[in-house]
Amino acid sequence: MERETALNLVKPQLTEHRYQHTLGVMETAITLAKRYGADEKKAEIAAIFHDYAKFRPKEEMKAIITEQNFPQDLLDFNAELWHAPVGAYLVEKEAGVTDQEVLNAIRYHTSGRPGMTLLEKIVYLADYIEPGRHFPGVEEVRQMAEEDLDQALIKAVQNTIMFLMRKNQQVYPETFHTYNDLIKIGKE
Ligand code: DGI
Ligand code: FE
Ligand code: FE
Repeated sequence: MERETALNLVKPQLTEHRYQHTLGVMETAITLAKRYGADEKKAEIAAIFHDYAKFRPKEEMKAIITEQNFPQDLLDFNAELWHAPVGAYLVEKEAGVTDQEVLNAIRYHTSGRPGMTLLEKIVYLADYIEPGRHFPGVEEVRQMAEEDLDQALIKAVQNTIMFLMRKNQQVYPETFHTYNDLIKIGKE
């Protein structure tokens, strides 16, 4: 799919702020794909569509999670998690994207998962470090992302878990599983 076609499908789904974030994720994902030898075109399309479902009504997302038999424990955790798997589903259904690698990069962009592919790592990290992000620690992860994708990803997941814990929020188990899987790299 052409970049313009994809952007035109995504734009009406998002606020202006979220659209600008999406453009940042797109540019960052392409840069990371070049740096780490991933498919640039897949990185571009996954990044463009990663937050496609961000503004869907909660009831619609809940119905899709139930009907499509997505992991039902999602419903016990923060609704912010839902737009990732629901996005993968809707991007296939409504935008006609069929590439499973791209759809998985969308599906796992919020929680990650054990055994993440290169493309999944790139979209997760690009979402975290795109130029529009301004939170404590983001600059450190940006620097790390230039040198070592896995170390940057570990830092991003750690920061996310610590951020949630500091706010007394629940942490979705898959986020911990992602962390545990990444942290064992090089320790076996
Ligand atoms: O959609 P974005 O804002 O661009 O970023 P995102 O999809 O990475 O994260 C969306 C939100 O989900 C963010 O506010 C943090 C939250 N989140 C990420 N991991 C977890 C989580 N919330 C809970 N409860 N548990 C998690 O493991
Ligand atoms: Fe998101
Ligand atoms: Fe995002």
